Amino acid sequence: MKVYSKISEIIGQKGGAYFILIDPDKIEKNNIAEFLSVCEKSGVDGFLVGGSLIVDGDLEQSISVIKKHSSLPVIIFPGSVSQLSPLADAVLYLSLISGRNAEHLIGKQVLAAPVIKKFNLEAISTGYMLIESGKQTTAEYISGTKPIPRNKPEIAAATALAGQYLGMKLIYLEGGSGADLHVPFETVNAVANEIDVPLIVGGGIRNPDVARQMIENGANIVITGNFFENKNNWDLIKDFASAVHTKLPVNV
Ligand code: 1GP
Repeated sequence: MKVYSKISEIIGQKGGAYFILIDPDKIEKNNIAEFLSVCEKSGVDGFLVGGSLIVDGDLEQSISVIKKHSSLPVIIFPGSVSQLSPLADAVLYLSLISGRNAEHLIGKQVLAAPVIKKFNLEAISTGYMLIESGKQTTAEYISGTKPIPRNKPEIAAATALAGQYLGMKLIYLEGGSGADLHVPFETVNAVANEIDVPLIVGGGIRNPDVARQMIENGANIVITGNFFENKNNWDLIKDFASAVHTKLPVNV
């Protein structure tokens, strides 16, 4: 089954999908196997791998380790054209539709397309939208774009709908990794009410209650990253998964 169909199935069956973002720079070789095992047992639905800026990490190596220790889908969340690998199950084919930087709207995609074809990767067309989240994030700085203001849910909704009309199969509302403030529930709600394609929300989500409220406001997929780079937080992975899986009994 293709990854996009699998995600749609998970959303239909569980009420929402919960993915963890693994940053190749932060992967700790000594405890990654244990982390992946905790994720599997806790009900995580899959992994995103990538980052706006990879300094020391090796994307391909990271995917290979994840595939070795886990059977969950691995989707590349590319911060640049160099972040592609045939080892992944799919790639979020991102276009930064909140910005007006042509390189991130279509330029990088032109460079990536032949590589994706050669690797036979499933490309999932995704309208990627940065939402203002407090301090400037790495994604904003690197992309050279302004995020959508927090108090303008109507701009976010119109942008997401434009993405859907352009044929995008997912919309991703991004606060930015490590964001001070998560995407406002009001924005999630306004976007969810406007579109029919699945809605991803991530950035600055640090507790299960927020994750659940994202789903209650219409998000279909919740992403967390930073929070589980601290091993002390791993006990909460199952709580996040339960919070997102609104159709399943608690802690299953
Ligand atoms: C980044 O949304 C993800 O794209 C994850 O953000 O690291 O803040 O959880 P955090």
